[in-house]
Amino acid sequence: MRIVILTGAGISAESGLGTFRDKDGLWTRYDLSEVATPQGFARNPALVHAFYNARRANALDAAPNAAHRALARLQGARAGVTLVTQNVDDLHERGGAREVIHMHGQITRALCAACDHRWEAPRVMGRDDACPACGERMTRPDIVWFGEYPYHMDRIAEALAACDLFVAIGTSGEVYPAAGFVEEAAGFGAETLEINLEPSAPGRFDRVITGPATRSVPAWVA
Ligand code: BJW
Repeated sequence: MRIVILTGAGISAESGLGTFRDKDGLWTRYDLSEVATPQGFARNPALVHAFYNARRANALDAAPNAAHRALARLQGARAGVTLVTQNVDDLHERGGAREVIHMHGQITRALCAACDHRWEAPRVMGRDDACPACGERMTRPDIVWFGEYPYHMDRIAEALAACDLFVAIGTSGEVYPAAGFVEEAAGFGAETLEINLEPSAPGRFDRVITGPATRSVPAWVA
């Protein structure tokens, strides 16, 4: 059986990383158009670097939880498990996952807007950092902002078309194109399952398991 698993901020919530749209979520405290768009970065790079430097520090200090480890066990135990995450943290990898598709980029990586070179980000990035490949001072976090094209879409589309089961874990299903994966997979005949604290959109999935990820994901994997 081929499985595609899509994870969102909810899987890292119990590792202490905030979600975006829950009560006290990041978007209740920050204006997303200022910190998560290319236009916001052009207007105020120092603000955007400060936002991501703080989140990078939190991500690096966080530890993977039982849900990350359970998915890693599943991927290690059987062939045909594609793990796609919207998260920019590296907790799936540190939890033992051998292959993770980061569709919204990685907070531990830097990107040169001039030449597209990517490298490991320092813990603190700044507007004066130069690209190690071309020397331009156009460096930014390697994150997919609103209005930008998510990464690895061809690979994801291929996996969705071929899967027998699509599972969404800890995501509100509000951000496209990830929010449309469930319909895409169902259109190809896959069964669909949501694992979330609360159902994100009743009726959208064939089956829903509710509860905190650290309990519900290991129970589902077992
Ligand atoms: C728990 C839990 C626990 C809590 N256990 N669960 C109008 C219609 C359609 C689309 C658009 C539109 N207007 C604009 C668009 C496009 C736009 C979009 O979707 N906007 C919507 C807001 C409407 N999308 C884009 O711009 C994307 N690009 C694009 O569309 O390009 C064109 C294209 C078209 C077609 C195909 C391909 C391309 C880019 C999106 C980039 C998203 N970037 C962000 C920020 C950057 C990363 C970062 O800073 O970290 O990515 S936004 C933010 O939201 C972040 C996340 O990855 C993403 C999704 O959030 P997520 O993970 O779902 O978190 P929450 O907080 O929303 O939900 C948490 C869930 O966890 C909740 O359900 C809780 O219940 C649950 N939970 N605790 C289990 N313990």
